[in-house]
Amino acid sequence: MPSDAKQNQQTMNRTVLVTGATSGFGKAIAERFAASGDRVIVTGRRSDRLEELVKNLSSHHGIEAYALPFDVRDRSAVNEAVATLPEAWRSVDILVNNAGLALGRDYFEDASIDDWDTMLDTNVKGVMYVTRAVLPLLRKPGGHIVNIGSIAGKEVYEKGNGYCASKHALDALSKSMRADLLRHGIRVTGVHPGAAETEFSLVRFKGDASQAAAVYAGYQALSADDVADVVQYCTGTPPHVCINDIVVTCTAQANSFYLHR
Ligand code: NDP
Ligand code: 8X3
Repeated sequence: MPSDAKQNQQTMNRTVLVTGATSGFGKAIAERFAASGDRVIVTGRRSDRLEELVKNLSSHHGIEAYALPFDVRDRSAVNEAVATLPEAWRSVDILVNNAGLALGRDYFEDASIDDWDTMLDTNVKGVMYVTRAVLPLLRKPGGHIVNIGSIAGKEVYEKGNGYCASKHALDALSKSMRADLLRHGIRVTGVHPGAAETEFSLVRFKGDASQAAAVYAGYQALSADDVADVVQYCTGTPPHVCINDIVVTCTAQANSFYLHR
C-alpha cells in the first residue's frame, strides 16, 4: 500500500478533542483533523465561535463535530463539561492541549502579578485539569496526548518571565505525563512552536494591534496551518512510534534570541 494511503487509513474516524479551538492553532488543528475524516470535539470559552466552527467543519468536511465550551482554569467547569459528553463522544483517541496565552512583556519587577496568575492557571493548571478529566475517556492503549508548548518553554528570554515559566512547567508536565502514562500505552508529544501569527500577540498586548503587528513585521512567521501540519504528522506515525518532543520555528528564527527580519 502506498505510504500516503497508509497514513490516510490511520487518520480516519478517530475522535479528537482540541482545546482552544476558537482561534489560531486550535482552530487550524481541528480543521486539519476534520479534513482527514476524524471527528472533533472543539473547546474554548467563546461558544459563538465554537458553534460556527462546528457548522463549518460538518458542512465542509462531512464529519461530526461537537462544541464543548468551558474555561480551562475552572476545575469544576472542566469536569462538568466533560461529564456532559454524550455516550457517542466518550471514547477519545487524541487530546490536543492547546488552549493558552501570554499576557504582557515586561521586566520581572514591572510584570502584572494578576497576569502571572492567569498564565499559570491557564497554561499549566488548565492542562492538568483537562487531561485528568479526559483521561478516563482516552483510549488505552493507543491514546495520544499532544501538548502545545513553546520555544519559551525551552529557553527563557528577557521580559518573558511568567509566560516562560508556564511553558517550562508545561514541558516538565509533558515529560511527566509520558512517564506516568507509559503503562497505559498512551503517547505524549510536546510540540514547541516559535513565533506564529495568530491572535496570540493581540491577546498578549491586550488588544494593541500595532504592538501585535510589530511582532511579525519583516519576516514570514509560522502560520497556524504550519503548526497543524506538525500536529498531524506527530499523530499519524505508526502506533509503536512516539515523537516525544518537537521544536518548530519559521526559517527566519533560530531560537528565542535570533530572528532575522
Ligand atoms: P490564539 O490567541 O489565537 O488562541 C488561543 C486559544 O486558547 C483560543 O482558542 C482561546 O479560546 C483559548 N484559551 C485561552 N484561554 C483559555 C481559557 N482560560 N479557557 C479555555 N480556552 C482558552 O493563540 P495561538 O493559537 O497562537 O495559541 C495557542 C497555543 O499555542 C497557546 O498555548 C500558546 O501559548 C501557544 N503558542 C503560540 C505561539 C505563537 O507565536 N502564536 C508560539 C508557541 C506557542 P477562548 O478565548 O475562546 O477561550
Ligand atoms: C510564543 C512564542 O517567542 O513569543 O510562545 O514566546 S514566543
